[in-house]
Amino acid sequence: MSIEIPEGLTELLQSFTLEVLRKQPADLLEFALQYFTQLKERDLKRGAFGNDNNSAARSGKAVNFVEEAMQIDSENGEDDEEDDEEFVGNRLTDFFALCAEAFNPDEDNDDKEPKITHPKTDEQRQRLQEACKDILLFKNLEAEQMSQLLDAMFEKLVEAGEHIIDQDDDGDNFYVIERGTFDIFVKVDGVECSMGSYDNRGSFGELALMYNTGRAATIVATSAGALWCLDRLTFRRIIVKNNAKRRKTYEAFIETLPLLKSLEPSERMKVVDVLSTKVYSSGEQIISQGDTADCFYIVESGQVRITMKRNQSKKDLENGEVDIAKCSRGQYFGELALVTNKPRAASAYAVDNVKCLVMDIKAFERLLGPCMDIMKRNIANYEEQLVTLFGSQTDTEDENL
Ligand code: 1OR
Ligand code: 1OR
Repeated sequence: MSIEIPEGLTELLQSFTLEVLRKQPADLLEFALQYFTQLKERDLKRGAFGNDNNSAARSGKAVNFVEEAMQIDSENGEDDEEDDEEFVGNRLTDFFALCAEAFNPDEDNDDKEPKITHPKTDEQRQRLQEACKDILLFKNLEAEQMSQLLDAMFEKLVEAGEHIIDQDDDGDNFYVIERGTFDIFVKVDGVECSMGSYDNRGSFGELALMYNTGRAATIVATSAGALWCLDRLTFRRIIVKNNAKRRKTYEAFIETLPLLKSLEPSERMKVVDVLSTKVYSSGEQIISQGDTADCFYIVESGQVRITMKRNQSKKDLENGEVDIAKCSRGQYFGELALVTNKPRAASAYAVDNVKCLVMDIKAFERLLGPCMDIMKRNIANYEEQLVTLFGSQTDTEDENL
């Protein structure tokens, strides 16, 4: 049975605890009385705190958490009439959120931390599950973690032209797209450049939450749409903690990959953060030639067979397909379509039980730019092999494949 936590309770208790720790009052009860009386007075005056059902749901413009903390400190007891109501609510929740966020990913705080729940109808939950089913960041979560995450997510409808994220702002939420199109802009030398778009699928807004940095890009809705949002705290509690475990598991393996050797160690760790693990059983198809591409694969264990359809005129040995390469531990595949922006040039099948590390197209574009030289050299090899291959069947293995 799950107990629903009233909205605002977590923040209220966190803020109170924080004040106690800061002020170290001799008389705790007296302090509590004063603290909550003061809070109530302010609440009555401004009608802001606690009344905002959707405080977490706001898109939340830039809030500098550290500055906010300072402001709250200096503000104690005195009111600034010019404060915008919503801003006060925002500021408090964001500040509390930041304080509560100082967790050690190695520590298992799951039982101690209150869980955020946004109630949903069955229909909403179904839509949410559908929107999240291909989100790689969620792929390695245990069932219980996934369920907590779905509980915490809330819906946000957006209009064309709405800025969901502005570059350099602090991160409030992670977003999963249910429907709608969104443009990505990144400032290059102060000029905003278009860097691509999302089309009715995918997710964004994970970077600022993962690395405690400002937003790396601006995301603008180009149609009306619907997003599912996950608050910063829950994201960090579940995803960042999970990533910390994965780093331990994959650090050594990632260091050995020739493809990633041009990345800095910190960049390699970011690669680990976005990789998810997929398992395939013997004979299972991983990629289908001609499909639209959305991921890139690195083989962790087992063997993958790459095949291509032959000319229709020729009689083929097996399902009209011919083996063109094999990939085993440490080798990659599925880069060609991402680099060339074309459909999959070949199919891939698990030979035995196969485990792959999978990266989505946006992370590939964002993180593997420095590895492009190696990939392009390899792609040039494919082109050379093309003629040979369709003359006689080869079983070529390339150093990077
Ligand atoms: P965030 O929390 O930084 C903006 O907020 C989000 O835009 C970011 O997380 C990503 O989820 C998303 N570089 C950085 N962030 C990007 C990029 C990107 N594309 C999408 N986001 N690109 C590299 C630009 C040099 C574009 C790659 C396609
Ligand atoms: P993709 O995204 O097109 C299929 O999805 C993947 O198979 C492809 O990326 C490559 O990673 C991988 N030609 C084309 N794709 C190949 C080849 C290949 N080998 C592996 N893949 N050739 C074999 C060269 C040794 C040339 C054959 C004509």
